[in-house]
Amino acid sequence: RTRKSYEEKNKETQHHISQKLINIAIAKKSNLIASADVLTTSELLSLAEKVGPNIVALKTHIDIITDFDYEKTIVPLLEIAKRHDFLLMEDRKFADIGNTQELQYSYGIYRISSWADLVTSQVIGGYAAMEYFLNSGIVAILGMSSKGTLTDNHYRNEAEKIAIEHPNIIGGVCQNEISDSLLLFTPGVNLATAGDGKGQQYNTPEHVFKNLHSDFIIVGRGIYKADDAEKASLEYKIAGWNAYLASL
Ligand code: UP6
Repeated sequence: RTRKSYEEKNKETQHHISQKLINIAIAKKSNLIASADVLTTSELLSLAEKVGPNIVALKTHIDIITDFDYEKTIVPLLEIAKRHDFLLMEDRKFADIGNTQELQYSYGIYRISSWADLVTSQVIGGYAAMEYFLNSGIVAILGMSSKGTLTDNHYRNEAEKIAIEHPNIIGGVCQNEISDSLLLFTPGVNLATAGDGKGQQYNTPEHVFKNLHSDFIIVGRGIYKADDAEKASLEYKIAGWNAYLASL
């Protein structure tokens, strides 16, 4: 089966966040999302500044920032995102009942709903639990990249049905091909290594675009652990874009 181009997906989607993301991808010739799994505000902001020109989105795990402070962490991050034209994706992987997810999304110190263009959520709570992430596009976790994950074929299919039906879900995280009415985000991408010794399993950009028809690659340690994160982000950007073009 042939894959859909960004232009085709852009025409078909109704969600403004998908359109925003795809428009940035086309303008920057990039399908790279950098995962900023760093522990301090200064590392987060410095990474965002370095990789900003090469990415479509910066993915955060905001709850690992040891010195989090909304004014010092989020306010400057929003300014960098605006200046370099990328979206913010909080990889919170919500996994509770709707009411609790709604509280976790908007309250506590992180106030995710006030800054995240995209949030990730498990689909384990079912369709109704996904109703409350109103300010963001939802990326549903359909399948995981870790060795021994419980996201088997049955789970993935049921989760995918919810993702297709739900107007607020714009795409999925998966290691398999999914419906092309969704955007596919693929973590577990690394050009240099096949695993991390902690269960993570890596693929190349070529594999995920050609075989899975992925739309966006998510790269963490391949970039933020590199000696030169700026250079590494450019390498992944080029590798991702060439792999996308080759998959058309
Ligand atoms: N992530 C995965 N696999 C999944 C879902 N999410 O690796 O199935 C996330 C991790 C991490 C990033 O939480 O933030 O993607 C991958 O980082 P890495 O490139 O350093 O392995």
